[in-house]
Amino acid sequence: MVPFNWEDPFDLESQLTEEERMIRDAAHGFAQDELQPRIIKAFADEIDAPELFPLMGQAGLLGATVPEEYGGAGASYVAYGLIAREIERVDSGYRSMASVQSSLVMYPIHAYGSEEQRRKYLPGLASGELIGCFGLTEPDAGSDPGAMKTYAKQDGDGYSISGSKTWISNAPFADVFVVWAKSEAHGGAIRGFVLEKGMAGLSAPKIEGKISLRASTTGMIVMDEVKVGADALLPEVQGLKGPFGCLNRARYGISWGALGAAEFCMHAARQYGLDRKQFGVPLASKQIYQLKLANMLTDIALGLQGSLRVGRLMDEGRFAPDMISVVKRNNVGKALEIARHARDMHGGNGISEEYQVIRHMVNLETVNTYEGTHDVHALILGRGITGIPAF
Ligand code: TGC
Ligand code: FAD
Repeated sequence: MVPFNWEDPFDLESQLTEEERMIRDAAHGFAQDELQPRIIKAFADEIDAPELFPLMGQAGLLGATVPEEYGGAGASYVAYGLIAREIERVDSGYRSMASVQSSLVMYPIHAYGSEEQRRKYLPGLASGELIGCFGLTEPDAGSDPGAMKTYAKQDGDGYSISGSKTWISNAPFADVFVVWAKSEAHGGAIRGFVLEKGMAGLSAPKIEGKISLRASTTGMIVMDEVKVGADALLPEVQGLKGPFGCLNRARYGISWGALGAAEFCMHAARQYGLDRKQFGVPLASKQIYQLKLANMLTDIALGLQGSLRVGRLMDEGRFAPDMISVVKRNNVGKALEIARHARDMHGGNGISEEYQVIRHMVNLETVNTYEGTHDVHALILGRGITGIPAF
């Protein structure tokens, strides 16, 4: 028998490699030293923070799974998940900034791009000198991206792209835009294109007034006959499996990240309950309070084991996308529930920015919606179980 460690109930620590622990510790140090001191003001004032990208790049947190020859770390998917967990322990918005860069911009350029595209973009994206965004969602095509209207017309040897994308993380200050469009030259099939800031006809207005994820900048991508050369096309993929291949990676990272936010909330509720006395005793001495902590610990412990398992299968090349739906959906749903309980357990203080739990709570509402809503992932699993698509 061993003593029970409430901070690591199933001894996750011993299931990580030495390299994964080092990457996790570096991410933890960066998140606590660089991100935590900024977040309360950044969230309150909805501050744009492009300057964080080079800092994250220097800390080795961008493109962790991309090979070293392109500026990445060549690390495991488990290491990537551990980075997401440490960043989101501070804020889901900061994790969003990093996961879009790594999974939705660097991954497709590496997996689907030409060698020229890899050499041109990946080192700058890894160092954070370039900032990337990923345009899939449109005003009339959210859960159903196959209904997108953005269109690439043949234009000489290249293309002319028109359409609009909305709710795009990082877009207003992005240098590199990975955009998905139906391509005339490919029989209307969905293809990926890499656009660059400053192209004629390309703009990225900011969406103001978010009540959730306020530390992450979100915008639209408006394309009015943006002319690009043939070299802007991602040559190696066609169809929705292109963007979905990127989403697999980002959704998996989110499954770890949301648990970082949940751990923050649970730890805060535990400490609050030990410190705060009502009826002459600490709140933590009450059975209802302890039941809530027990439920939190259980969901976090089980969720971490699930994400670890999926990460190992990804590293072995033996994963199915439905596995990722299990951990994205469940871990984010549980994290949201944990944040709501932690908010309640702080009483009136729970609504103050100082205690931070309500910020995690409102952020997790977004995390529950983007990268496939909670219900869309249920339908993906329903299809996997029954063979019947019910979308
Ligand atoms: P469906 O018929 O199921 O599939 C079309 C083609 O795609 C393939 N495929 C996949 N490939 C790889 N990975 C996956 N997960 C895949 N899922 C499907 C499939 O095999 C097929 O290939 P092929 O060769 O036969 O053509 O597609 P559908 O149109 O019926 O879609 C079903 C549904 C609802 C599951 C899908 O549309 C969906 O997942 N909707 C949710 C949309 C979504 O997640 N959007 C996310 C936007 S990006 C974002 O939110 C970033 S937030 C970032 C941040 O700030 O962190
Ligand atoms: P809808 O699809 O309209 O869904 C509305 C509701 O209907 C949901 O509850 C949903 O579960 C439900 N629903 C939908 N279809 C069905 C169905 N068939 N059966 C039952 N219920 C259904 N997108 C990008 O491309 N890139 C980004 O970087 C990006 N960043 C984002 C950042 C933020 C802050 C936010 C909020 C969103 C971001 N998104 C991004 C968009 C995000 O992926 C979409 O919001 C999400 O996919 C849901 O689409 P929607 O908002 O159009 O909702």
